[in-house]
Amino acid sequence: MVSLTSNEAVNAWVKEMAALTKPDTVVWIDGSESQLDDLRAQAMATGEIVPLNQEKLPNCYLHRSAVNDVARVEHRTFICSRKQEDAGPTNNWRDPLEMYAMLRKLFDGSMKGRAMYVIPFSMAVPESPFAKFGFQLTDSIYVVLSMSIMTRAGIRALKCLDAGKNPSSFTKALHSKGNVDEENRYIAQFPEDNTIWSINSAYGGNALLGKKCFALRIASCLGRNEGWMAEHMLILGIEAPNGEVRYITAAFPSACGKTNLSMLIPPEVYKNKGYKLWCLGDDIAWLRVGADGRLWAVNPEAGFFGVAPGTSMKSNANATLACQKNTVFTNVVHNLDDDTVWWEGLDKNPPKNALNWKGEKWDSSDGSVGAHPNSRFTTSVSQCPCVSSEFESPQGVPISAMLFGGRRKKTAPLVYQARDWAHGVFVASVMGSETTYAAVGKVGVVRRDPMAMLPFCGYNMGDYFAHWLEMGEKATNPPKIFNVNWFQTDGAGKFIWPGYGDNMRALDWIIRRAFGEVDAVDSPIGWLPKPEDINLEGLNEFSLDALKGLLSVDKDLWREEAKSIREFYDTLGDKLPEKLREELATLEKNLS
Ligand code: GTP
Ligand code: SPV
Ligand code: MN
Repeated sequence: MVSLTSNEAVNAWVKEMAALTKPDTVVWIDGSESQLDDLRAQAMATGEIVPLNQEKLPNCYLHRSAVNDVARVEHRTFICSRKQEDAGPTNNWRDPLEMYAMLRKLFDGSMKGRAMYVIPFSMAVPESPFAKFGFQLTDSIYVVLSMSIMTRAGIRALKCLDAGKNPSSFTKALHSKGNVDEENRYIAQFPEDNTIWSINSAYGGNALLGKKCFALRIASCLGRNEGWMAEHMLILGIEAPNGEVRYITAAFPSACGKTNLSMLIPPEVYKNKGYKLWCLGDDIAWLRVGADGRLWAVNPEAGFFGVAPGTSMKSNANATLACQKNTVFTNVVHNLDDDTVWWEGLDKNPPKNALNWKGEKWDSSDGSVGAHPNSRFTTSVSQCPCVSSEFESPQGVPISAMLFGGRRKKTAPLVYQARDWAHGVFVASVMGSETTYAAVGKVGVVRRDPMAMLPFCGYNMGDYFAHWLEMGEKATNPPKIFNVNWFQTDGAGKFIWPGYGDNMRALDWIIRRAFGEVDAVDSPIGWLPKPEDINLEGLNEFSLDALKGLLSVDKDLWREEAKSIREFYDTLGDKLPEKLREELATLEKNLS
């Protein structure tokens, strides 16, 4: 098919990449429903997607990825800056020329026998002054269908790029599923060339290049150069009974509760008073300093790529309702009786006549899981029942509080506030969390995951911390910073805090704190709530004593924590900002 643009820079690049990958045809994605319908028909014919019950789940499809391709691969993800120091000690690094040379061999002819799809897309509303444009080339229809949900893809994006100030400035994202060979799987970012090359995976953040590769790794570099921030954060509006909406962001590592918090349904006591929550995004926020000195956030994505297991009408009705139509499910259970989908935690009735995520006959009786723990749904933000009226706002929303937090069985209290911006940057920079199924590797190991960006920061972590400190100086009215932990467990390994909708009780304190409407008590690690200031009304099986436990600071555990923080900081060498070294010294002093 002929090109959809007269943009020379785009056409030259597409031509060069087609010469390398040698597809049978080149197909431009215009974003029309009729073209997507054609692609779905082709993918159904080959079994790449399976149509689901079109009455119960209209326009929904199931996809199974290769069994060796079910999560991000951090050990095969590279930042290819000219200088190794610019990637820094927390990233895998390769010299860009060497990486291109090696990958050229893998991409050579990798699309033979297939079509190459050219997807023009925009991250953020294309008409927004903050939009960034990209093109993904891919040989996977599943990727085209997913990118069409996750980004604003097609002619609208293309027109905005071509009409803009800088039509030759776009992200060049090349993807081939190749033969899904894990030994030759590479996710390579070239920040200095605004380029991404990904080969031998067709799953999630490895293959939907607008998401982690562009909107975080490449965008974090763009943001550093241009004075803004790309963060692994949900965006949420909290409407008070008087109608005022206050906005927050929250950065949690992968599979630590962003999607759930971003569309939380408040407990009855809050609903009855008239509180409402509005979702703007569940994974990524781009933040800028507004003319009013506040930080303003937009969600660059158009869809959710959410974890399926654990999602139910009880735990997350909004997500469950959002994926009842126009949704692609990946690696969940296929109920053959009525062509619907199932996953662990959806309800207590696993289907008897079903296929598991690998496509094998499955009925749960042998105790094995049916859905992969990192199985997901891909659906539009606009289908979320609690989508914010500001979701498409080109300027975004002003942020009053930023939350950080991970999975910690102990040590980290339910919620505490940083004393000021620099202390907040410290708290965020030393965040620890247990690893999850979202990435290949050991699960449940505590690691430092600064700002939940460890796998996503496209440059030196020390420089990234310095950028954070600078942004706080540029913003005359920056958000207040908090740390939360929903995941403390008891002796039996059970979560103590009820979590999910009841996290509203912590949000309530946070938002009042951000506006100076409630007190706090100082502690060695920051400001803690007075237990009686957390509203426990209507929580029958949770006592004030349990809350006191969740809000306590165990100095012995924190001394261990400080040691581990120091070890982490030492790995950053000279790049670690002096200010953060001082914050660590203050923590150590407070604990002695
Ligand atoms: P990514 O999409 O990988 O970035 O994950 P995420 O941060 O959006 O996490 P998500 O909301 O999908 O939650 C991941 C898992 O944590 C799911 O199994 C949830 O059921 C569980 N979870 C979320 N919130 C809570 C909570 O408040 N308490 C407990 N105990 N579990 C939670
Ligand atoms: C994450 O791992 O943080 C995700 C899923 O949001 S993926 O798109 O695979 O990165
Ligand atoms: Mn994520």
